[in-house]
Amino acid sequence: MVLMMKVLSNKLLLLTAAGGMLIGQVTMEGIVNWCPDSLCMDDCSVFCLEPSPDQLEFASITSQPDPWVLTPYLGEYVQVTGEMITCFLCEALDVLEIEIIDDFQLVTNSDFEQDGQPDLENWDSTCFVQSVQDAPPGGGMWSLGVEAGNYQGCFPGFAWQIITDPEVCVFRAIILNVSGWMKQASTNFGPSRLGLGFISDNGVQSELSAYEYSGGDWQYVTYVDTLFFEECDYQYGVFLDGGNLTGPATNHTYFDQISVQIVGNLHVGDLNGDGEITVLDIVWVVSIILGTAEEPDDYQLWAADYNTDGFTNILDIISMIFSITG
Ligand SMILES: [Ca+2]
Ligand SMILES: [Ca+2]
Ligand SMILES: [Ca+2]
Repeated sequence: MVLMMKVLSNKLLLLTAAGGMLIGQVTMEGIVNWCPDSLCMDDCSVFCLEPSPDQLEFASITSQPDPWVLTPYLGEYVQVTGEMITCFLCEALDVLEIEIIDDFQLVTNSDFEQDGQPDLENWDSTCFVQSVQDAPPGGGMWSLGVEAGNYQGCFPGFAWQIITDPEVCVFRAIILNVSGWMKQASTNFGPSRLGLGFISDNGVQSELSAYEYSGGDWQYVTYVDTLFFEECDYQYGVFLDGGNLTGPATNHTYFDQISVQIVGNLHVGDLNGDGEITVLDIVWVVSIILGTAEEPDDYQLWAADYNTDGFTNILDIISMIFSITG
C-alpha cells in the first residue's frame, strides 16, 4: 500500500499543487477488478470498478502513463478521484488519487428494522423467521428470530444473506470481520451460530467458519477470518443458524446488528500473507517455479503470479525484486 502511494505520488503532488478539487474531477467507489472483454484493448480497458447499486455497469479506471500500477488494488474496495480521459478507443477515469476503504460493510439491513418498524428485506431463510420486539443495547427495537431446525420437520433453520456477486469472477483473499448480537429464547438446546459459508438456493451448503453461542442473554460476538475464494464458483454469504432440535418442540435464536466488514486484503506477491512483499515471498515463488514448494495452496499459487499474466515465471520474480528495491 505504501508502495502504491509512492508510485502515484507525482500525480498526488499535482493534485495538491492545484489546490483542492479540479474542474472536471470525478469521484467513484467500488471493487477493483479486470474489465470484461472489450474491443478496445487499450489502457482504458484493463481495470474496472465492479458494478454496484449506485453504478450499474463496470466503470473503467486507468492510471496514465502506466495502468499496471493499479494491479495491487485488485479485489480492494476503493474510492478513486480523477479525470475522464480517452485512451485509444475507450474512455476511463484517469486515477489521480486512490484510497482503500477498509471497513466496507457487506451486509445490508443489518439491524432488521427501518424507522422503528420491523424489516426483513434482503434476508432469506430456510424455515421460519420472524421479527421480534427484543433488541440488544443500541440495537433499536427489533431483531430477527430464527426458528431452530427440527430433525422431524424443517431442517436446517437458517436465515442468510448473500455477500458476493456471482457475476463477478475474481479470486479474492480478504480478511473479514463478522460480528453481531445473539440470544437464545430458551437455552435447553444446542448452540446457535453466526458465520460464513457457501450458500445454495435453499440455505447454507457448506460452512466456512462460524461463532457458536449458547445462552439466554444478549451476547455480542465477533471474529475475524481470512477467506480465499473464487467468486462465481459459488455464492458466499453470512448465515444466522437458529440451532437444532429434536422432538416436538420449537425454539428461536434472536439476531441483531449483523455485520460483515472487509478489514483487509491480501495481495499478489504476498505469499506468506504478512502484508508486505519481502525476500521471503520471492523464495516462495522460486520454489513454486522449481516445483520444490511443499503443496502450495490456491492462495499462494494466485499470489505467485505477481504480474497477473496467468503464468508464474522469472518475470514475476523480476517484478517482485523491483517492487522491493523500488
Ligand atoms: Ca434491531
Ligand atoms: Ca509477505
Ligand atoms: Ca506472471
